[in-house]
Amino acid sequence: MSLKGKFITLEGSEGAGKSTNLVFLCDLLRQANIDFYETREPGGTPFAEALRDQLLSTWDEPVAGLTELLVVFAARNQHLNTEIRPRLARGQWVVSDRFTDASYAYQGTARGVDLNYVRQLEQWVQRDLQPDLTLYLDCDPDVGRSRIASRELDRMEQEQLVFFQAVRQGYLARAASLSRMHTIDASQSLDEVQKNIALVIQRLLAERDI
Ligand code: Z5A
Repeated sequence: MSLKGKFITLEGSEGAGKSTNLVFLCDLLRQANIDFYETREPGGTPFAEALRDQLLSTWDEPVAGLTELLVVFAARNQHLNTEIRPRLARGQWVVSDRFTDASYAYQGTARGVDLNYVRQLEQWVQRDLQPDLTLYLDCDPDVGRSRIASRELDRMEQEQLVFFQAVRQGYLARAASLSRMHTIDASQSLDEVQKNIALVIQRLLAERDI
C-alpha cells in the first residue's frame, strides 16, 4: 500500500454548502479511522490566512484579477510547503475547503484572467501535485445566495450575480474534463447531497483497501 495520503478538495460557489458538508465528510473519514488533516484555501497557515484577509477585504481601489491570482498562489505555495506536502508524504490524508479549481473558476473564468496564466502558476507552484478527489457542489447562484442572505458579505461575495454565473460555468467546464471531479447537485436537500457524498467517499475508501 502506498504511504502517500489522499488529497480531497471541496469546491462550489458561496452558499452551495461546502462548510456544512466538510463537517459531514470529516465525520465519514473519522468513522473509517482515517488519519486526516482539515484545512482551507486561501489560508491554512498564519501567513496564508493573512493573505486571505487581504483578498477578502474591501478596498478603495479596484483589485485586478491577476493580482488576486498572484495572491491566491502565494498563499497556496506557503500552504503546500508548510502543511499539505509534508502531511501527504507521511501518509496523512488532507481535506481542503477549496484549492486550485477555485482559481480557474474565480480568477480565470469569472475575472477573465488568461487561463494559461493559471495553468503556468499551477505547474510552477504545485509541480505534479493534484487532488486525488474533488467534490464539486453545484447549484444555481441564486439558490446559494439566498442561503447566505443574512450574512455580512466580503469583497468577493459582494460581486453581481453574473460573476457567480461565470464562476459556475468555470467549475462545470473543469468538472466535464477532469475524472477526479465529482459534481453533486447541491440544490437538493442536505440529506440527498450527503447521500451522494457518502457514495463517492465509500468508493474511494474501497479503492484504498484493494
Ligand atoms: N477564492 C478565489 O477567488 N480563488 C481561489 O483560488 C480560492 C478562493 C481558493 C473564500 O472562500 C473566497 O475565496 C471565495 C472564493 C475565493 N469567495 N467567494 N465568494 P470560502 O469558501 O471561505 O467562502 P464561500 O464560498 O463564501 O463559502 P460559504 O459562504 O461559507 O459557503 P458554503 O461553505 O458553500 O456554504 P455553507 O456555509 O455550508 O452553507 C450556507 C447555508 O446553507 C447554511 O445555512 C447551510 O445550513 C445551508 N445549506 C447548505 N446546504 C444546504 C442544502 N442542501 N439545502 C438547504 N440548505 C443548505
